[in-house]
Amino acid sequence: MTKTLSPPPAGTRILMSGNEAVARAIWDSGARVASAYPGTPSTEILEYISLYSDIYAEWSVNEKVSLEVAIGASLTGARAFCAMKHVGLNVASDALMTLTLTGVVGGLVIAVADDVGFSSSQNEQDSRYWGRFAHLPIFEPSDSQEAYVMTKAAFALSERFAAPVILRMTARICHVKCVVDIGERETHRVAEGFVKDPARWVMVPGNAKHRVPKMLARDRSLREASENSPFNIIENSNDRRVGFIASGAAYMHVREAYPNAPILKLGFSCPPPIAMIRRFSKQVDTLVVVEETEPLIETEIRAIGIAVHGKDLLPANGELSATVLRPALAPLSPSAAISQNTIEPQTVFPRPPTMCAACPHLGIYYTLSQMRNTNISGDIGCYTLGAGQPWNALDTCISMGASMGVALGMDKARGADDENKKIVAVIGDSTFMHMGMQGLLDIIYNRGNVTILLLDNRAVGMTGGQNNPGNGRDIHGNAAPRIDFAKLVEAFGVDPERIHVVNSYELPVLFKTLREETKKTGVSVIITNQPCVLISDYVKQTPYEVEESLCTGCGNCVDVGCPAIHVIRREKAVKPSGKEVELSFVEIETVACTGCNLCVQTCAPKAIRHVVSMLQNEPVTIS
Ligand SMILES: Cc1ncc(C[n+]2csc(CCOP(=O)(O)OP(=O)(O)O)c2C)c(N)n1
Repeated sequence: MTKTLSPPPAGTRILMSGNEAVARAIWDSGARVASAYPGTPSTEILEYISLYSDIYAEWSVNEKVSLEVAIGASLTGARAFCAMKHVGLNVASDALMTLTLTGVVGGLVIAVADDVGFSSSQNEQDSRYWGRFAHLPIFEPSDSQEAYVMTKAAFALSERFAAPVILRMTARICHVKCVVDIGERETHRVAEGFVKDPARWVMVPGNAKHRVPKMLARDRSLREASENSPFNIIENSNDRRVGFIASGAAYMHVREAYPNAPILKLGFSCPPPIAMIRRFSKQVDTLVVVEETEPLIETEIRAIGIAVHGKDLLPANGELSATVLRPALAPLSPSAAISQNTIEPQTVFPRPPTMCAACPHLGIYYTLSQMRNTNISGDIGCYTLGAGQPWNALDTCISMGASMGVALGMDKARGADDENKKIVAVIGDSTFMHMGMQGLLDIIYNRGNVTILLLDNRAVGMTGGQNNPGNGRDIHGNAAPRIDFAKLVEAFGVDPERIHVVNSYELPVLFKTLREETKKTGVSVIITNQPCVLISDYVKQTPYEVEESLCTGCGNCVDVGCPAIHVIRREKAVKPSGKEVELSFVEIETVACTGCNLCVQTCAPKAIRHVVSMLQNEPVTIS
């Protein structure tokens, strides 16, 4: 099952995304261990690494564990790597904030990808703060070539200063492709394995406090390294009216908008090269810092008494671009300093996210949307889309695993006016293992009254269907131990009578189980067990079509929310009661339909039938 890659040799020039380039650099640096928890926009880094046969690669259950695995490997002297999206570093930060004291042995690189512009995240945050907070160096590539070169250099820097290095990417750097010159592969030798040294590796207060002065001394040497780094460069120009300081993708946007302006490009951006910044500031009349997203460098420059523009003119959220920069900086820049490049971005037809045709979550939200007097505490995954149309059946979404604690808080805060309110928490299998389990334990321990819907679709659906302990396959697709959620929650203390495993396509059973369990006090867990339609476990069945002459336009099937169902005609009608209603006549897109049968269960006039010409001899069941 393990898929492998024949890496193109050194000297090859090849089109790569930033994520792909980082993966290749990890391999070329002789790293031995690489771990990650998936998260857009960093997910593909580990997917690519897993294709290199001689690196141990794993999907960890969350980012903290992923970093800890990398730490363990580094302590043996091996080079190690972990990747995560921005919010992942919040999860991993407990380990990070002590790792900065112990330091590392084998080079340890942490790639953190900021979802600038909210393509797929619960918040937008600037991970460069972690470098300041944890006293760690940050590299910021501006394209795939730099992602490759900087990743390799990050291992060397990590070993030189015995500190982990943060490689700060953003969605644009992760996903945009450009040509990369592949260099030589290094072999990294591990001298003697883990060397016991409790004063360094056992961070009890008495040991940890002695590490702080070392960390502060390291800060000073890192500052010097940043001043002399080849990644911090001044690109001069004869036009000195406006000079820019920029890093990462922002550098590219400045280059595009103002091709003739001088730029101080910061690739080694933390700690910033203060002397170099001073020098550059003296060479230009007006200094502008262009950074995504927060005014970090800008604040640091102001702190040393240099006048600078930045977020007074530019947005402090979302992606920057030449088309954002030009109008925002127009008040400053004499037109000569600005390129006349006027390419405007094309507008793209909006495509709001939706669940897949036949997604096992559809029936669950169809059912939840019919429940009254219920607070539905949600979580992060494909099922967060239940908050939208047509279901409107998810009331909160905060962070991975938060559905549990939030539900308990709602339960404990009940007053006389809402004592009969039902509380349901909805969480996916991967999110449950990531950070939800502890919340469930808290509900049980503190005697909460919550019905938990654990949506086990055997995949990390939201990030592309990665394997996890819930489906019993490892990152390579090979068999691995598989968790039994029913046993797990029983071990936590849920009454076995209150644990139900339900087929998410059986609407009556789902509805009955939910109704009965939400009437009771205490904790119940309803586990739905049908696979994500994107993974190999899912078996397609004969698709359906609508018999037009039988469709009454009631629109019940539309409420399932399946994207294979299209409303083709709306008509006004008057009911016998005199009430005016709008009828929705539908058709089913046969190529998208997988025959899951959900819409059939909602169709009273039985207008939805198998496409007879496609009927299979044997009905296939999904298990
Ligand atoms: C801290 C953090 N790490 C990673 C992510 C990216 N992410 C969003 S949802 C999700 C897991 C979704 O899987 P699951 O809970 O099984 O639900 P599904 O999408 O399969 O329905 C991940 C990894 C995130 N949003 N936050």
